[in-house]
Amino acid sequence: MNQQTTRRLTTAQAIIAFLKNQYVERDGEEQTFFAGCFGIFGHGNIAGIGQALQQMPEFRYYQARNEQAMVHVAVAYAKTKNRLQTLACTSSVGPGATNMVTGAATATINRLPVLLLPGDIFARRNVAPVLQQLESEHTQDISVNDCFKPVSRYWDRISRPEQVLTALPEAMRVLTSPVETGAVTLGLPQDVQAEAYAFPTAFFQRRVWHIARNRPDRRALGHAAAWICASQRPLVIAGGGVLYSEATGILQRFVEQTGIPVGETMAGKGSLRFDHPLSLGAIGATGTFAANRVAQDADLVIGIGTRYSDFTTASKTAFQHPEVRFININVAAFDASKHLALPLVGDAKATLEELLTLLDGYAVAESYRTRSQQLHREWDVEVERIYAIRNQPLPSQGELIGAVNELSSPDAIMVCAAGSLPGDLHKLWRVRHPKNYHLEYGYSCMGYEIAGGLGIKMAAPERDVYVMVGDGSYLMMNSEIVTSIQENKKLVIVLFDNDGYKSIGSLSRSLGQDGFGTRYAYPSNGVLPGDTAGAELRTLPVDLAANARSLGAHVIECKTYADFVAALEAVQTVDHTSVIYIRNDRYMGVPDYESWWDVPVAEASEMPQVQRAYAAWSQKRTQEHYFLGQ
Ligand SMILES: Cc1ncc(C[n+]2csc(CCOP(=O)(O)OP(=O)(O)O)c2C)c(N)n1
Ligand SMILES: [Mg+2]
Repeated sequence: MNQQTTRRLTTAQAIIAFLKNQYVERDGEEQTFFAGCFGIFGHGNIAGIGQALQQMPEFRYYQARNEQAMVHVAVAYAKTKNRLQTLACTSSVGPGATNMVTGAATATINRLPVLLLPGDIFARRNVAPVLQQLESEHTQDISVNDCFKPVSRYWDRISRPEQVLTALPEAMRVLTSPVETGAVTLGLPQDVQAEAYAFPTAFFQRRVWHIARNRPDRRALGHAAAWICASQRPLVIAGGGVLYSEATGILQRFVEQTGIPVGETMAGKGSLRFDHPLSLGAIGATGTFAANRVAQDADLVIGIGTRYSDFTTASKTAFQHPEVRFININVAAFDASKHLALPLVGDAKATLEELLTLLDGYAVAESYRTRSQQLHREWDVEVERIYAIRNQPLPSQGELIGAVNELSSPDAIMVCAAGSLPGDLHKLWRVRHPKNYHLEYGYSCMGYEIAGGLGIKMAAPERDVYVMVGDGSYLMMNSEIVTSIQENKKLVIVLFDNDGYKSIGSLSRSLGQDGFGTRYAYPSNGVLPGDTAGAELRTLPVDLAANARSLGAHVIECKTYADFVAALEAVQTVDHTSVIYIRNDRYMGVPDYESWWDVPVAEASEMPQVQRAYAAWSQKRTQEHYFLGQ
């Protein structure tokens, strides 16, 4: 070992000292990678990471109420920052740690960077079993933190202080890689966190991680240009990668030069403004008739930054042209190769720039462009129709979405994750800037909404944040209302109460199951009521508005559409988190538009409606395709 200057620090102090000096740079712009650390302290981290954060207040500590929620805050923060910045999360050992597992899955599935620092059991073992330890008769080399392995892109356990010298650079490599990013988990045994070691001073120097814009293979680009020129009916599917790469400007030029229309995934909505004449809006199971009709007979699909989830492909039924083929632009070879596509492995922005120069002089046939524009206009009329419904006695979700869209600032960010709202929003939300629509729909995790809203507001304090949340999601996790008040980060939370699960209720009915188990109501004769329950239905005495008020929010209760509009205006002058509470209709849904989602139906049943649903499902399944390349 050569002579190095060293600093004697605890392992935890070394981690924080390292994290606060990590920067990223893309396109010449530098910024710190970590905006601080969220955490809940217990005996597993109080003397380690807790003490280190106390000693280094320049690395801001934020207090959460729930460990899952704090990871969701970090996920939403990273998404808003296009993956160029995130937060670390510290938890105690045991339940505090496993509470973060769901958050880790949310991050990894959505390809968003978060650094998780769960406490772990004593490395020295002599005092085992310690409080909250999972024991095993087969090995001592196991803890609940092993649960993070499948949901982390990098996982490690630090059983000696000097291991951070090699683990933290690996963590940074993965977190800052657009290809590999997701949750990174470093299990930190409670004793090791507090142990000191003489760390080389050089470890703590300012370090800048360059985020590359890799370009695809030149030959593949040439093939792609030839495929596009040969295509009669090409379609772009814009996914989250368009937004993360900040490729919306070049996408618009690409579309205008070539005349190729665009359908957007859940993560990619916002790639093109809603009023662009070649925007077909949402695609797939929750898509518009405009995008879904064009997809049906597209002969070439150009997927940009998309994972091709079942919602996007309508469970592989969206593309019915017998010779349909795919060009996939993606930083990750894994995604670029899906559907046996011609893969353009590279950054979306850089790739579109190169591809566009090769397409100089090419454009789709005028009749094709005109048809896309016509469909765009027809879809807008349909949105208008739904925005204008004034359902009685309870308003419909579609008209309420319209009011939020029209009465929120065009610069605002709307966030949602689960329930019937995401599908309706995907279809109906008129997106006015690339960050206007924030849907966590990779994991569609109930409870993300409010915590996610907080992460967005922290990442973009200059924007208004509208959280759209159902009563089910609200009940699952409303705890970070308190954090939003503590940190003075105002959220406007729009709470739709329909006495339970509207989404799963309608799914249940479509499977012949009568909404069983999806309503919030008292059991009758020991059975929870379904949708055919009549006068005997007894609702629960729950007051969600009072609940929100008790957490410190400003609450406005609405009965009618007019109340709702007034509330949306009134909250604009309130200076802290506000909740607009309204009951809406469980049965008045936004229709599906020529698409499908494969959810299995019971193959054997004594219920005739289940048998009918099974027959319809078997029929539809025959339209599912394998895409085996051309
Ligand atoms: C953590 C989690 N558990 C279960 C589900 C399955 N799920 C999807 S939507 C939903 C109901 C959501 O209810 P609510 O928030 O009231 O929205 P609504 O369906 O009424 O619009 C359930 C249980 C999920 N997505 N996430
Ligand atoms: Mg509900």
